[in-house]
Amino acid sequence: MTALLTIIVLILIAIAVWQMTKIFEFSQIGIENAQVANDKDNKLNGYLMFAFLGFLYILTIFSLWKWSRVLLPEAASEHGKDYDTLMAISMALIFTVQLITQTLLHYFAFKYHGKKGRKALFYADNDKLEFIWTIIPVITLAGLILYGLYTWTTIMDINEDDDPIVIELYAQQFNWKARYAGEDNVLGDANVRFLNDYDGQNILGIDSSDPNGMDDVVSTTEIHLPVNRKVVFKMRSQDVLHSAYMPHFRAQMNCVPGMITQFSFTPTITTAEMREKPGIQDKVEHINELRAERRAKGEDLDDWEFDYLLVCNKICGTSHYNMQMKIVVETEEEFNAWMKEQKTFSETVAGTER
Ligand SMILES: [Cu+2]
Repeated sequence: MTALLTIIVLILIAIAVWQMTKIFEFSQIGIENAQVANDKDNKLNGYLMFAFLGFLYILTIFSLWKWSRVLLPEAASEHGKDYDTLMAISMALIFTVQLITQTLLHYFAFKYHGKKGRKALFYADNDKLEFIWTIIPVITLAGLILYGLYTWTTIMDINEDDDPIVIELYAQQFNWKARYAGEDNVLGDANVRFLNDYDGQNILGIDSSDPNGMDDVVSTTEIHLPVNRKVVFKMRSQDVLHSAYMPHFRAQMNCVPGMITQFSFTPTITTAEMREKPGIQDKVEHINELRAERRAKGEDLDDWEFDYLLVCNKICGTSHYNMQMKIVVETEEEFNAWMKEQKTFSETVAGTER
């Protein structure tokens, strides 16, 4: 790979030197040069500009058609819809503006291509024109930013009035742990100094002198959430900067060592419902076809099933790519049944010495 890159760099340097000597030749006054562009060349380049414009749009439309299925499915959280609307409006604006400006740019490059005897018009300025092309972006961008701020403050309004479940997400190289606040719905204090006491059972450093922590429940494999109930995630990190990213719920928040950050949302679609969506079924089918092909070549691969995921979205080290945890959104009854099977902190440490 390094050898290939070295060869490519050497070739590029050679081309650059060759081009520079050509420019030097052109700059010599009085020497007739057949390589100076004539009317025919200019016209051809004008048409090529059009061809390039066509190529850009054909490529865009083709990519949208071919790869839009790798995009995220519909948002599975209440605020996700606002977030997606904001994204859709921004993208529509960008596409419209770029369509107009790129078309004009390429059209003018064609219309005013070089011609023998044609002279450029000297045009100093036009206040009215400058005013128009300043004020339109100002109004559009101000509107977009205000709308974005409104959406942001709505999403980040983490009030605890409507009785949300409180869950701690604990990040470390390279896994996630989730701590439910238990019966009292209050997380007990925690500190790295208490990590691994109680014969290594205290994996989150829960402070056993705080009674709020005794009914806390720690899960190292899955996060379960009841559908349509607000959840407040409190994030901590043990070592470096991580980022808790739950793409299907349009949620992301950095996990910073030494502080607690938070994000809140209400899941609206259960895992079982999401698996029934046609878009998801297509995706699963396609991935399993690819897996079957690889299995046929001798790779050891299981069939894939859709699940919500919590992943890390900050490059935090060598196994960052695999730092993930399954999220299960289910009915209230299913959630309660799962919760009943979990051990509280006091049950976990019972019989061990601090
Ligand atoms: Cu990480």
